[in-house]
Amino acid sequence: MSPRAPVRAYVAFGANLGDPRKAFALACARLAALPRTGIVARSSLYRSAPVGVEDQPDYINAVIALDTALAPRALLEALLSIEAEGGRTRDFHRAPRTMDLDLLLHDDIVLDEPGLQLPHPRMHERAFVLQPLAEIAPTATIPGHGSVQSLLAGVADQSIERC
Ligand code: PH2
Ligand code: MG
Ligand code: MG
Repeated sequence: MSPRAPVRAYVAFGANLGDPRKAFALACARLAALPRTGIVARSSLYRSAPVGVEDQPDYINAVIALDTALAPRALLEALLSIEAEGGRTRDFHRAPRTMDLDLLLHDDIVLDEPGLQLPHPRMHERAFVLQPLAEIAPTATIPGHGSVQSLLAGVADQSIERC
């Protein structure tokens, strides 16, 4: 098989337990060290109110842009193992977490497989993803949903601020 050409991928970082800044630094170091992968940009950190859950601390969120020749499934598996190193446990659905790394976009691939959907199925309705994404990729579009800029207008009611 011929080697894959590198493509742009975007990863969302979220944490609301432990030391989110330290977790973000660890995530960036591990992503930069992945084979055939480099970090192109990282957004500022944002503080956001929890979405879809109640009685949890605020989250710290960010988005990281990568150029990677890893296939989506290989990148996903790397994200899960970085989360584990970051102390991630899965106590219940949407439990508070020390590190959540979600694959948002991988080039313009659209797929729906067990455990891996691209684009990330909820990214277009979450300010905590769209705002940091817009900071580092203002002209990005989400396959099936349109431009990040137009989607931002629809999430203006969600509470988020740059740290
Ligand atoms: N992640 C969730 C559920 N809700 N809310 C915010 N603000 N930030 C997150 O990262 C987040 C969330 C599940 O992954
Ligand atoms: Mg998530
Ligand atoms: Mg996740």
